[in-house]
Amino acid sequence: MKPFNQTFLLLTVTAACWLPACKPNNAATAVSGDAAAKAYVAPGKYDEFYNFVSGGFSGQLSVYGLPSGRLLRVIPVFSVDPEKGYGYSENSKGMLNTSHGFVPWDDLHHTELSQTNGEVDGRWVFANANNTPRVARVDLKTFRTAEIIELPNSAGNHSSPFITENTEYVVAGTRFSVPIGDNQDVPISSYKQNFKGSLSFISVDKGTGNMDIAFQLQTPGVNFDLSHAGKGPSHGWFFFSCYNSEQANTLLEVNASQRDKDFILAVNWKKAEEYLKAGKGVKKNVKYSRSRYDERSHMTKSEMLNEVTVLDPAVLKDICYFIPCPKSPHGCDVDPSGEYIVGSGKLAALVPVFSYTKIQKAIADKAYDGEFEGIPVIKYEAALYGEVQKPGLGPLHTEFDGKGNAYTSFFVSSEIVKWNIKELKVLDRVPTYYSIGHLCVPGGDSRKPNAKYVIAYNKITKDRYLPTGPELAQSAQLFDISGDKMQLILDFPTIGEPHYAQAIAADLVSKNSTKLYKIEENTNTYVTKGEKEAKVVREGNKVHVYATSIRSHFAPDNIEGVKVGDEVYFHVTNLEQDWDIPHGFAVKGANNAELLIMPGETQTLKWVPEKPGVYPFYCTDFCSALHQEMSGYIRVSAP
Ligand code: CUK
Ligand code: CUA
Repeated sequence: MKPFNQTFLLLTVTAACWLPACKPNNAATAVSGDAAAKAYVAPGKYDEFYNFVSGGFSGQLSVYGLPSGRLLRVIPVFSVDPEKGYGYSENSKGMLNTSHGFVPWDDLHHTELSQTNGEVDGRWVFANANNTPRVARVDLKTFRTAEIIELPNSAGNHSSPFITENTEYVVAGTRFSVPIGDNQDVPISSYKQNFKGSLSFISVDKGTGNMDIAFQLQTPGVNFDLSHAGKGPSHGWFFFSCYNSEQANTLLEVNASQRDKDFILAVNWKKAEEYLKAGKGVKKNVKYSRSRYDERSHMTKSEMLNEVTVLDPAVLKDICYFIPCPKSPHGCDVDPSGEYIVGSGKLAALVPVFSYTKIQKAIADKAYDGEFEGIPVIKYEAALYGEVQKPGLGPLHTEFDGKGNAYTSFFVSSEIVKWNIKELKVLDRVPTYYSIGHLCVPGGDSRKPNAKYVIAYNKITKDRYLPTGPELAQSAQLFDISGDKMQLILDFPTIGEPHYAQAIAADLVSKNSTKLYKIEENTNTYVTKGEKEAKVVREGNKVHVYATSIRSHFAPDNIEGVKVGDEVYFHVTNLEQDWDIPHGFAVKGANNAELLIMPGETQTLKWVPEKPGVYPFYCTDFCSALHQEMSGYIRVSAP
């Protein structure tokens, strides 16, 4: 069969699968009795796991408790969030600065927990921005975005933010190749000559978590899709799936899926480090932003950086090797032992498993099938451990249980398939409703999975919930995998489109949770540490209101002397020192959102009044029996 026809066939199957009739008629689509009890967490009891789920095109990260599926928090990352004043307060606006200016939205696909010795450690969770390429680090002490770094020479940062086993690096592979160099105004049809891909290796400071782009590999112009680090014996390597090895500038199936096999790129990053030390990197001028939130000053420091070190693996040999992988590779997952690398061709009807040992031998023996753009291509058979035959249709992603089994999601046939890695044998399959994308086992991409559950993140919801007009809730499904057979125990809706997610035993995170900020440690420039110091200070056309909030009043609460056109800055310090007593702040007519101020913290809202009048302001977060009284007036006079 011609490749085009095969593609067409698969797409037809996909479309057919979206019809309700596709619900397998012999499957238990509802749960009851024992199964439901497994997901029940009694009122007042805590969940066993935190589940950090990408919010897709909402740009946010959502946090669910498992097994209950209760939504615990939405952490704003790449999009503004009025609920928390994120992207509206002067303190947080800088987080969304980029070389393109203020970008208040993005598309978050993947989450990755930090690891120590290959185990999830609960310190940070990283997230990628797909549209304007960025990587964020969320601090799990505060559940806040602590840092965002932009990626130069990149576009569509999809193959990200996967990490090495001691969080030495977070990587980011570009989805779209882009023109490189000073003149980027080139014909699109000059893709093959002018467009390049890039893989960014972002170092993470062990103590602070601060991110820096250590180096970039400039690669042939292919599309990087997903990746995972080696671990154990393969620590020091990274594996990236890529498609469009035709280097077509239009991705209609006929162009980009011509080749029977695209690639997995094996990267020896330890070797790249050696070249870097030996001064083989080339410094390139580029512009990119980095923003960090400081927990003591409660302010964001945003800076523009202008240099990155680039290594060229077509010149510096022994860094990169291509391995053929059938039909539009997507997921690229490394098992807990570090020996097996599972590729997934979206349009394939088999799952290839590569062997790290065989890859090393193939490199030693030069078992190559020539080169692609100056990079050796290892012979498929020389790298292959074996293929899982007829596992399902449209394999996407694989997670592991640490007991020798893999769980692969199949988009087209809408199911999770459990298979034994060594024997390449299918052991069990369950339908998902409908068309699963990613899946997650707690710690399922680490060396030590905590394999009690697998969660499916589905692309289509259809009839699983009450209809809510044309748009339905996005959907996740929880399966118990403690026995031989997978068992569906819960459906729960998610925000945005859930792509990848990770889960971690709750105590690893909760034991370090920050409950409040100590007021005496507050180093904000505009802090007011006691009500008596509250004041209004004019500097030219800037009016600084140094305000405090404590149950149940603001100081000052009557403000006069402001003129139309002044820049008014409300610097509100929450003087509370009790857990869970935030105050809010909003003023009538201000064309941005509210502030939400945690105990001990200072946050600033900027307002430029346009009309004379008296404007009420109030606390937006119900804080005491006298919450409604927590209010005030600001008078604005004609200039
Ligand atoms: S993914 Cu981004 S298109 Cu399979 Cu990680 Cu959903
Ligand atoms: Cu403070 Cu309501």
